Amino acid sequence: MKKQLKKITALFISSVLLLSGCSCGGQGTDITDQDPTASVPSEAITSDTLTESDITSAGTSGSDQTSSVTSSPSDSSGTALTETAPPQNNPAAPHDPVVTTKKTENVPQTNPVSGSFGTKWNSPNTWEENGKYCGSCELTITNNNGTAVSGWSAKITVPNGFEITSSWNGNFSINGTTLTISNVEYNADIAAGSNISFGFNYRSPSKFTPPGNVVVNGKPSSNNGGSNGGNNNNNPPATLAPQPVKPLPAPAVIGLVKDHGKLSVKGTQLVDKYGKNFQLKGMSTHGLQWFPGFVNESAFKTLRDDWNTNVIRLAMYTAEGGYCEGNKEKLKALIDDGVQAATKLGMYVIIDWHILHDNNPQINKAEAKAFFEEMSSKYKNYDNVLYEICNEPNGGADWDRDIKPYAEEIISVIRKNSPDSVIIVGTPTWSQDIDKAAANPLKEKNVLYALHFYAATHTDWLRQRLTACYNKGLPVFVSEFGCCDASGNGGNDFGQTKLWLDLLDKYGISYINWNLANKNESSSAFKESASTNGNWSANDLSQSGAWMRKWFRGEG
Ligand code: IDC
Repeated sequence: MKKQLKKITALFISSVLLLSGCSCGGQGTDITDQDPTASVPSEAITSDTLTESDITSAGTSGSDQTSSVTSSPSDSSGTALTETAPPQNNPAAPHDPVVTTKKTENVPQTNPVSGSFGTKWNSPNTWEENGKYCGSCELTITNNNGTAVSGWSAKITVPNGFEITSSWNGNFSINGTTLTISNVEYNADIAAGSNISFGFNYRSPSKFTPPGNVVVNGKPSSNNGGSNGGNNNNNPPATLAPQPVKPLPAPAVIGLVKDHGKLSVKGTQLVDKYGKNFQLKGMSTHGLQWFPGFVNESAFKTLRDDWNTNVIRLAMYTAEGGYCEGNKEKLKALIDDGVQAATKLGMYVIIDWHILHDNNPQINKAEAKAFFEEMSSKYKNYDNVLYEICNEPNGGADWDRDIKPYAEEIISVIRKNSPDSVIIVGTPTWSQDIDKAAANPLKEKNVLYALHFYAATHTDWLRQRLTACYNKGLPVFVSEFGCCDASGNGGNDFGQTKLWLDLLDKYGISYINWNLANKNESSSAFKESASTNGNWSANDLSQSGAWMRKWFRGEG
């Protein structure tokens, strides 16, 4: 039998990656002349003790929408593993807790409390492929223990030769006929009475029925049934044609406003005025209060013509000397410069209310309402203007309690002036928890949910979350990503960046790179010596800038 033991294991790390010191440098004229230290921690998965043969490559199933659970060797880049204490002088920074946990195979992060769990399968699809039986299953585990548990693992029996071709929200390993799934970092804790779900696509030499007897934390769970009910073996579907979890969208086009007009959201996709799937790709400014110089027509023209991009994101920080603390009129004038330049060039432009150190959008909600009232009224006839209403909620800002109600209020303000503009809504944990939005989405139309990643920090696990949310029908927009780690500095990981961008292109999801500045940090696209005025030569570009330019030009 050619199927061998497959091991998929991961090392989970929550690390805080600190950037100390700063160099505003460059030729931008700062409005505030301040650029404080950044520190953005994030979780990362890094491959652990895997040999090449341990790593299972992506499933070849045509219906497989995800990257398979594969730990990339490039995950083990030192930067993501750096554990650093938060800055002493900034204890309340939003990029707070430093937690580094190493996870060994099949062992939950902390001692699990065994006891009573309920399990329920949802197994929507089965199909046959090259003589093998394929399917997609999701299991929900409910904690009926009466107390919270921290860390879980589930075991089920599978046929010989069973393969997992893709998976989400768990760590999967197969030993003989035992499939073990253990928690990933973000779903380790299950409160009393709450549940978590994970899922996988499989390929099996014999028919597979998700078994009723799932062992959770060492004890049989109570089977709460499920949509499949274990009947597939006896009643195979009439047709065994491949049935993907969710079909891939038709390839998206990218282009300029004159050809594509006003954008809107249809299902999971951003579409142009003809209803065709459409992608925005481009650069985000750095904080406008620090690097205003890059907002000019010549720079945008170079980004359009030489970099082949069609969108600019204007990142207006609310804190750190930004709008709520700084010179409002100057910043609004700068936004207008940006909107006018983009409009003249036929580019799309995003007005980004860049919350960060003010971690909860509720904090500056009154200012946000006034700001978006003014912007949406001023730009109501601009087909190319999109609004991003809260860059990155963090520090405990909760989707249901804080962000969703905030979004409802701001969206209604914008809608009064601009009834159908596209609005991007940030999600919890620095716009990583799109699953929270997927579980309780907004009712408003033409809304996209922000997912942000930094490639040297956020890897497979966040891509798996994206896939799971895509399959649930969530429209996602990557309004910010970096090739480096979450501090905006450190080593670039172009291998991971490519994995991300390939996936985004597959799903037709738009993406915007951080950042359009010449600061001495790896996420800045330009060297400190570069001018702010476009027509950049190869020598002006940072490592990240050079890579991104190539990528946008289709030479990546
Ligand atoms: C960073 C900048 C850095 C600046 C800092 C200020 O790169 O120069 O000192 O902000 O807080 C984000 C944020 C984005 C961060 C970036 C890198 O949206 O504003 O920019 N990052 O830390 N989320 C994740 C990473």
